[in-house]
Order: sequence, then structure tokens, then C-alpha cells
Amino acid sequence: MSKLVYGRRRLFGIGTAGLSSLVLTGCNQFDFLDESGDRVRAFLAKANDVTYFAQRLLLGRDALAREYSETEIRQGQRPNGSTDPEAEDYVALKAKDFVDFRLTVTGLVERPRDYSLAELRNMPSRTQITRHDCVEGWSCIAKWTGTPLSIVLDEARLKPAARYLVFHCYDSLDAGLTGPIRYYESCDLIDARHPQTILAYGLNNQPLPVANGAPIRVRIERALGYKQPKYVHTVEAVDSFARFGRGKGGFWEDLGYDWYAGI
Ligand SMILES: Nc1nc2c(c(=O)[nH]1)N[C@H]1C(S)=C(S)[C@@H](COP(=O)(O)O)O[C@H]1N2
Ligand SMILES: [Mo]
Repeated sequence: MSKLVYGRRRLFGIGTAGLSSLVLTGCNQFDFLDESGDRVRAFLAKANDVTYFAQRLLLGRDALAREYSETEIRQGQRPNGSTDPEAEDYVALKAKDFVDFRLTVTGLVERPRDYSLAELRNMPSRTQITRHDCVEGWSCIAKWTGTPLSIVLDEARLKPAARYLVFHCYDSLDAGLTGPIRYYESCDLIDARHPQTILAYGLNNQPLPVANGAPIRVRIERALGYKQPKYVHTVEAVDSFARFGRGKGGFWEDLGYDWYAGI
């Protein structure tokens, strides 16, 4: 496993300090997206890493990732990363077909609560056929079904201080020197409320398999594969992700990947 980690690091580099430190200062940089004119240009001129800002400005908040037709699904979704978590709590849930699973929504919300799988399945759902792009150089077109995250966030009522969501997962990956670390990810509230962002429990007309993140994995369709957390048990609204892992917003981000992996 550590061999894989170092291979990836060589390939993708670790020079992402620009955007990450910008985000972690926790100021109001994102607020300018709702404003116009010179402030935007002045800000862009100053920014080291303009990918995030350029994509947000060019694509708009709700631009959809491309959706495909059934006939374009050529193969099953290729399992990658963790495919069968060993954590005791996960193994116990899996043994009972996830009837005891609860998705917890917590952090900077007025009404923290948790949801059983049945509750999530009984809420309005969205189905979309999209392409998953992994930085390792493969893509898969697959059909995902789940509860729009925006519905859950509306029920939870985000507090004004909330700026990001952190997704906590059951599985651990070997991160090299420190040993196994639990997978986690994060996104901003634009991606969180994007119409294609779902708490997915279905894949290609079947219940989501364990290999692809059962019982719940998040789909954030405008982002790369590593921003699609599997085995999610908690969604936490936060004002900063500095206190998680090494503070870069995700398992792979802590190892050098970009936090904003928009495609
Ligand atoms: N919890 C968790 N989520 C994860 C991973 C992982 O190892 N653990 N791997 C990521 C990566 S790099 C990819 S490409 C996709 C793989 O999703 P799949 O197995 O459904 O193809 O999940 C992402 N989310
Ligand atoms: Mo990936």
C-alpha cells in the first residue's frame, strides 16, 4: 500500500500550498463570488492557484456535470481504493445488511440528527448517469441513485458559520509513515448543494455494493474520483477543516492532492 502512495505522490506532486493555505485562512474569500467587477479581477490577479475561482466563475454554481445514456454504460463501476473496510463497527453493520446503519448529520447545524438507510431511501431521490474520473488514469460511466444532499442540509439547517462539509468514512488506508488513517473528504457549500450531489445508495439499478462504498457514498459529480467518499457515516458542517487529518481537507489532500479537484 505505501508503495502505491509514494507512486501517486511522485506522479501528482505535493505543491498545492497556494490554494490550501488560502482556504485555511478561513476569511471571506469565497464571498466575492456573489459580487461583481473589480474586486473579482483584483482577487484573481493576486491568487496563486486560480483553478477554483476560474471554474466557479466560468461554470456557475449549478452547472451540471455531463449526464450519459444507459447505452453508454459499458462496464461495472471499477472498485478502487478501499473495497472492503476492516473496521469492526463496519464489519458488524455489514453482517446485518446495514439495518443498523445510521448516517449522522452534525456540526454547525441547528438540528443534528441521523438517518437510517430506509429513511434515506424514502426521501426524494435523484438518479444520474455520469462519468467517474480517477487520477490514476481510468474512467467509468455509471448510474447513481441517492438522496440529494441539499434536502438533508435543509432539514439540518446549516448555521451561518458553516462553510464546508466534512465526510467521515469507516475505512482506513495506509498513509505511509503514520500507518492507517481513516478516509475523509470535504467540499464547499456550492458543491454540497449542487443538484447532482447525492448520498448514493444505488449503483446501476442495484443496491450500492460494498466494493463501491455501501451503504452510502457521496457523489460530487464535478469533482475527481477521490472526492467521492465511500463508506460515509458522518456529514459534519464546519467553518474550517484545519483540525482534521493534516488540515488539507481530505485523505489524499493531506498527501498532496488538490483540495479543489473540479473537472
Ligand atoms: N472511503 C473511501 N472513499 C474513497 C476511496 C477510498 O479508498 N475510501 N477512494 C477514492 C478514489 S481514489 C476513487 S477513484 C473512488 C473509487 O470509487 P469506486 O470504488 O466506486 O470506483 O472512490 C474514492 N473514495
Ligand atoms: Mo481515484
